[in-house]
Amino acid sequence: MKSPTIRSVHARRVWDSRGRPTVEAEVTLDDGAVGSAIVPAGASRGSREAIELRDAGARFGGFDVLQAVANVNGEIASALAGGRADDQAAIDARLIALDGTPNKSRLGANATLSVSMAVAHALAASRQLPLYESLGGPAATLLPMPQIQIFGGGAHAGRRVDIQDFLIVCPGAGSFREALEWTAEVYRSAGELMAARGSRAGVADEGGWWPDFTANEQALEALVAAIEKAGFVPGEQVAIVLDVAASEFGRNGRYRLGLESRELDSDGMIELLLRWMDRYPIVSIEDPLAEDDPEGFARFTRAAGRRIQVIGDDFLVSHAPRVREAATLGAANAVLLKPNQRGTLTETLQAWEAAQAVGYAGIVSARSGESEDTTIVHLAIGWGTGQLKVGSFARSERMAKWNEALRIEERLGARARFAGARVFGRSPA
Ligand code: 2PG
Ligand code: MG
Repeated sequence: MKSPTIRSVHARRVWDSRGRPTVEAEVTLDDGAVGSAIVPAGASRGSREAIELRDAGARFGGFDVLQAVANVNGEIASALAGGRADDQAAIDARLIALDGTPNKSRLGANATLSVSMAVAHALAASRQLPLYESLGGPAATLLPMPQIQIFGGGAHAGRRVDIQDFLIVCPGAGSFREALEWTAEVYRSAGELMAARGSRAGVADEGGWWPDFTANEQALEALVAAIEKAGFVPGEQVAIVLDVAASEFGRNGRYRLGLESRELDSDGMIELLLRWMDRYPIVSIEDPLAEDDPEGFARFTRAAGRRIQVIGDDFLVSHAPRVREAATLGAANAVLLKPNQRGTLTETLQAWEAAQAVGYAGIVSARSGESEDTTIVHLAIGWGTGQLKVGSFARSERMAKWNEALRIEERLGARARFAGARVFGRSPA
């Protein structure tokens, strides 16, 4: 069969869930198939992430993306026109070469990623397949364990608490659909508990309840209470996941917990997290130490890595070489996979391949600034990562992802498998 070629590439400025500008690209193939994608944006970012291009000047608080849009409509569109659409690696290599910098700072990772994803969508449309199947073939049947935020914090909640994400997973659930049903109950219970404490029912950037607490640990207590109030057994049916996002408050081995007006060194931070692991049913911790503290990361992994999943996000920035380097240090045992940390799908996939080669788990993740785009759901299933983190169980930029996964689970029917207890089956202590 003749491979489809790219007829045109077009970008426009659209708006994300924080009301900030972002880039949408639309790719049309010679057979008429069209694919489009919108890039997300982070708030708590690793310093080694690919650079998203924002316009100079004050328009929209300095967040405008007209230059990135122009880069797609100009250089990128001319370079890709006429190229084969069925060779994602070649297209992404072309984008990387065209940009010419190590971190996409010239064209912008937002420009390159929008096109990289839109090409994948266009090819799937041309093949008349859903994206996950176009990426993973008939074997792509594994629905991910959802990591869903119940309380927001850190950079997503005006630093009201220091820890960024208090999330749950449902290792006891038998299907993706059931995991969402359980999460809906826990999310609701948590809201009721907060209301009973007199908190007003606001939410943070990713839809988690506003963290109205006077110590970080209170959020953990409230989470366990919410799980129990919803009728689930903490640790068995529903367990806790944290994204400490420690790079946000830690530097040079010092960690400043602003809410509690105290400062810890790396070992103090490690002790605190180990104590929480003893008290609460925690099965996974992301960025427990800061990105500039690989030794601390390795010490924490030695102490906790057999009991729980230790995820590198800001620490590994979805970068294959960093994953391999971390493995030689024994730092982390899982990598968060965020396509916009790299700027192409191929480089993000390479991080997942590197993770598998060193025995690390992989979690495809959204950013705190999102849109109706559901590409990441298809990546998690198409690549078979087994885990997906999207934010909370509220607001349509989040629900769009959960609902898309439900559709896929239904479409797969009896072929659908669920990562379920296989991911967090081991008992948390
Ligand atoms: C993270 C993400 C999502 P941000 O740190 O994992 O929670 O946040 O997109 O702001 O980096
Ligand atoms: Mg993170």
